[in-house]
Amino acid sequence: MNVQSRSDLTLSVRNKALELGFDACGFARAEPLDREAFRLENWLQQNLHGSMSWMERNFDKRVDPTLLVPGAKSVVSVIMGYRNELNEQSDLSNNGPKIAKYARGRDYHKVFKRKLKKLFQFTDELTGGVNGRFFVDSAPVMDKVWAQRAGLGWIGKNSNLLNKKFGSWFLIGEMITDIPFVPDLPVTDHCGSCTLCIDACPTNAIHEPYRVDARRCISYLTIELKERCPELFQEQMSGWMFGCDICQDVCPWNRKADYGTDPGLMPRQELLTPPDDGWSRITEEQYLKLFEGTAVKRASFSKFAGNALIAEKSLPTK
Ligand code: B12
Ligand code: SF4
Ligand code: SF4
Repeated sequence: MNVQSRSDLTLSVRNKALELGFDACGFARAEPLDREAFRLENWLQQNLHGSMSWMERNFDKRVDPTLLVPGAKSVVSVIMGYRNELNEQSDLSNNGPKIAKYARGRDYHKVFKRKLKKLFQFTDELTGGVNGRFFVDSAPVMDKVWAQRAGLGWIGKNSNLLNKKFGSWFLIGEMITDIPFVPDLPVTDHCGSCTLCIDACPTNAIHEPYRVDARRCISYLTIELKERCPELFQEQMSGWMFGCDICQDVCPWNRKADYGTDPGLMPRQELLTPPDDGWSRITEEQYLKLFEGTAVKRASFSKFAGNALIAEKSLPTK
């Protein structure tokens, strides 16, 4: 494939991704990750992943996309922003427990999957047959690393990927293909001397810049940890009952970020304020109805109700 046709293909796929509603699309060469493999190994060895044993599995594939997709030449990363005015108004006025902003609308896995499928089909038709796969948290892939390499942002000290346009209010998906798209240039780090996210974390989960001890992270304690949140952290939950946005809310890049445009990720009004009797008193029936199609349904009802009770007791005073 000559240089001209490679760049034409790259442009066509990028334009199609934007047309489908992704906010940005970038390309990286598919190759083994060395530095990141070392960091991931170290993170796992120190047991910072806690009970997420699935992070230990498929280590080789996680650090080498050519093992996940034999013959892979490129990783095509896509992002979709979810900053929304309704969320911000509700954060100011809602004194009850909160759900992380990414989870207040339709489950992003569903939103991404539909669009990625279309992008993959488009690429298949355009190239006359592509060998590859598309993912959104559905396989051992280091989403942030690939998006960073594809020029979509830098990894901040809170370990999230952020860029100048969307801050860190976006989610990531990707396709791994055997098409040699033209790679983008990675973005440099713009955290500078800022430490706002580290200072604001109520559980000291960002125990050093760029490294999160998941076992202390409210997001892990309310979503991934199947058991009840340990007593030690209950007072520090700061009113979060599913996920946590503190280290993103304080980030200066997030205050000037663009709003997301895709209706799929808009918040649902009924999830912005607590029901009359409070979140901890909802019945299983109400829970199933209210959270139908959202990422919150990934938590069992009993986990959710337990989180809500702890969150109600740990609400910050305004
Ligand atoms: C496991 C996981 C978690 C765990 C662990 C978090 C973590 N930091 O790893 C828990 C449950 C805590 C979690 C929480 C959240 N998550 Co999460 N999570 C993941 C998952 C599945 C894997 C991440 C991973 O590989 N971790 C392994 C560790 C080793 O990697 P890492 O912490 O990113 O560390 C890297 C760098 O920080 C760097 N690094 C380490 N040390 C150093 C030192 C220096 C000097 C430098 C420069 C770099 C550096 O090296 C590492 C490898 O590159 C991804 C999806 C995916 N498949 O990638 C989503 C993902 C990262 N999560 C996401 C989100 C939205 C969140 C939350 C914001 C949700 C919420 N509001 O509650 C929080 C944020 C918490 C936080 N501050 O990280 C998004 C992030 C989007 C973005 N803009 O970055 C992802 C990409 C999902 C998606 N598909 O969009 N998550
Ligand atoms: S998500 Fe919350 S608990 Fe986790 S690192 Fe960020 S501020 Fe700390
Ligand atoms: S709060 Fe500061 S240090 Fe943390 S991610 Fe944002 S810019 Fe980087």
